[in-house]
Amino acid sequence: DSNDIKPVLKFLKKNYASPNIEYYGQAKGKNIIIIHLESFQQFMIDYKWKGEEVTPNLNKLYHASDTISFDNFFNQVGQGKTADAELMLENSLYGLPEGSAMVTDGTTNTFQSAPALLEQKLGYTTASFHGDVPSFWNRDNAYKSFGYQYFFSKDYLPKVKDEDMGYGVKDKLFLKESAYYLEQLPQPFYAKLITVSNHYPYIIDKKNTSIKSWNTGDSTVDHYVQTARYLDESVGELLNYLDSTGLRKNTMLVLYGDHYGISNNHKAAIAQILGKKSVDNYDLAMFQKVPFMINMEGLKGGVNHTYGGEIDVLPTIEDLLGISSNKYVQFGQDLLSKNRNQIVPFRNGDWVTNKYTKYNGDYYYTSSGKEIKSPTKAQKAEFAKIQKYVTTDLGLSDKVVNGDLLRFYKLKGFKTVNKKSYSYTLKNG
Ligand code: GP9
Ligand code: MN
Repeated sequence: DSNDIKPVLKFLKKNYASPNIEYYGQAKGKNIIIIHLESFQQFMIDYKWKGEEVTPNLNKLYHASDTISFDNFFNQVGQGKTADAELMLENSLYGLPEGSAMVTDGTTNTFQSAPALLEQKLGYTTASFHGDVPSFWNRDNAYKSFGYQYFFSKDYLPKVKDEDMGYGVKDKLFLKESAYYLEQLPQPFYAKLITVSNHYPYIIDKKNTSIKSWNTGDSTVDHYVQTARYLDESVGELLNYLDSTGLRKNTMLVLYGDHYGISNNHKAAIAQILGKKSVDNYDLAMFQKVPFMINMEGLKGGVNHTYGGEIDVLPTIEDLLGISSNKYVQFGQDLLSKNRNQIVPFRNGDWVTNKYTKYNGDYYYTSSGKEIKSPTKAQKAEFAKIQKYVTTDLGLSDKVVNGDLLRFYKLKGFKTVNKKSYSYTLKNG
């Protein structure tokens, strides 16, 4: 009942990280374009294969003086993969320990999501774009709960020959066609572009191949480098287009990788790709890093080393927009805040902090990767304290989702989203 939200509010109040005044409100009035980089991992940034940069466009953006890039940003998804990433980014709520919350609860739950908040508080137009069928991951229902005004799925994209590659319309076509819709949205807009081509099993046709595959001998892994290159070229083309139309000027770009592309079942291949003899649990934990970048003209950029993850994105965006999230039921902390706890929970209860890493039951020093085989008494106490935070954080988020607790939480000046007022089906004629 409505009392169940009380421990949640108490926990969030205690762990609220106040905004960094240097950045607070810096993005006020800007369009926001979120670019979802499918299965794209942080190690690919500046990675070279046969002496050649694999992702020159993303590398350039990563190092640009008006980009804040994060090099200790982790994916925190569970079985819901893409859907968990979307749920975290849009709600600062974790996916569930099993299954996909967007599927099991996306239709029925009450949410106070980014699209609805930005529309109601700041008058944003909101749209999500995806080159797959609208029902995948229950997007067509969950997006209504999130308050998305528009959902441009595959149905809205022109049918052309060989348009599909893997999980939907190939990225170059998808981003090109989506940009035409984007331009027509009333500004300011909040738009999310979900790419698909860099998805297992990394299918790519000859025409779009511009780099040799890896040769680890693990055929499920080897083509990743080629689809990652294709993703990079696709993003490069989109950025050129945004530049040429002038849209880039008044837009804040947010790019993120949703989760690993290469799973921990491929240790030998991972070692080869990283140029190591073998990989341990520390390497595998660090392999969960994904890119997170914020780019905007005039933004004071640089590589930020704070430890964070997908749960932290929404509070970061809110502070950049100047809408303080201290009354919101959101489990992350602004990545730009100076008083973050720097604890990154993984969905299975493992974690990384700026000091220690716990992964698959092993403990390490985060900066050196040295294993802590016999922790001191003081270290054991530190681990226990971190673990308690992680377990509580995940557990309370699960309570919110499983108990649909946001239906009891009145946010001042915010009207409950009316799911029935949205329709994403294309009318004939
Ligand atoms: C499907 C696409 C892939 O629509 O978003 O989802 P994933 O398999 O990465 O969760
Ligand atoms: Mn995905």
